[in-house]
Amino acid sequence: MASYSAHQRPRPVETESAVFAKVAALLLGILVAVLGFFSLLMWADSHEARDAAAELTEATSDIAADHNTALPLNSFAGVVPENSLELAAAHKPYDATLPPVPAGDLVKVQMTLKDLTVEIAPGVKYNTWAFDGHGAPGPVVNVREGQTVEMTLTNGGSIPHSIDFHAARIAPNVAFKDVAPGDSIKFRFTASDPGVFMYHCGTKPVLAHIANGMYGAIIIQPKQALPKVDNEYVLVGSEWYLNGDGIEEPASLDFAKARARLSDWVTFNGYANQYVTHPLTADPGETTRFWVVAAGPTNNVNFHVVGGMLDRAWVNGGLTNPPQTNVQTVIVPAGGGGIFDVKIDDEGLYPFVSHAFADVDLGQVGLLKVGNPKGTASH
Ligand SMILES: [Cu+2]
Repeated sequence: MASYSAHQRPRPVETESAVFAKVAALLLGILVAVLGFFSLLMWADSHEARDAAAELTEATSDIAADHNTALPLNSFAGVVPENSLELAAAHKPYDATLPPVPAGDLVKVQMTLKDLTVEIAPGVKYNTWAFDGHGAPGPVVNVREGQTVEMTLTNGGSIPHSIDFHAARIAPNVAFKDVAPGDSIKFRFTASDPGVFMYHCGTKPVLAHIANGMYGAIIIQPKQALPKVDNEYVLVGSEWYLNGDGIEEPASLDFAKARARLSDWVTFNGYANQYVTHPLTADPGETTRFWVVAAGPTNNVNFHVVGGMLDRAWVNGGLTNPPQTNVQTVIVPAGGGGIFDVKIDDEGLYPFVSHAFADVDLGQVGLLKVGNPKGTASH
């Protein structure tokens, strides 16, 4: 018997709505897959973001830790090896004599920055970023008002550096921009403003680059010559912040101490007390001109000559204003300059100092030896 045909349900005919349902299901499936894929991407992304946030937090807390470094910080002030007197005598001082002005309308200046280990006090070595062939400070540039200075800076160091001339009227984003290791930059400026000026590396953090020795003096002689003098010396004041005593191995910068202004050594021309051991000289009755720059990074130089008078003082280092006369002490601000004429009649040892005496104690003192005196200085 044939089965009841009524039981044989006919194959359902796909209606329009069923097709629609299938397509919808398919689309839904694709959508789920796509959403799944995107959620995977988002997960990966959030993971990365979390890592980045963690790094940022770490970096921020590092900076915060630096800012919050509690005192006392370790001082290495005045720490020298036992044979320091011998070493001080053997040290070749930075030549403070003002170099002559080059002839011609164009003065080409070439400087190469280099990572150099130098001595900053007897037997105290320090890892600078400084100037090839000079250390810190860099070479003295002496030009005349109206000349064009063509500066070529080569970065022979291991990180970016730059050079900022306070004597130049120039767009800093062009001329003073960072120079990558191995690269050079060349720019020109007109020596338009007579005076004594600082130059320095302006790469961030500037505190670190100046503290590591990247500074020097540029002098622009006025067209109308200054009163004639017998001796001319250039003094660049600066201070050093050490992460060790620098005796067994070279010290490097302690940035927290630089922020806290806790200097270990304070110097004229980069080396503590070098002109005490090797005095600058003059003869009785002569006038000596000091061209002074305070490179800092932070300290002023309170310039004073013990036993003398600043007969003429071009305060703030500009030569378009008349000098003050017969003054005792003049502040040379960090990043500024001053020009001081001192006439000394009597033979003797005349200390020149920053009259902020903590800085004298750390090495910012020298002697002007007038004639051939006997005995030692009282300061
Ligand atoms: Cu630099």
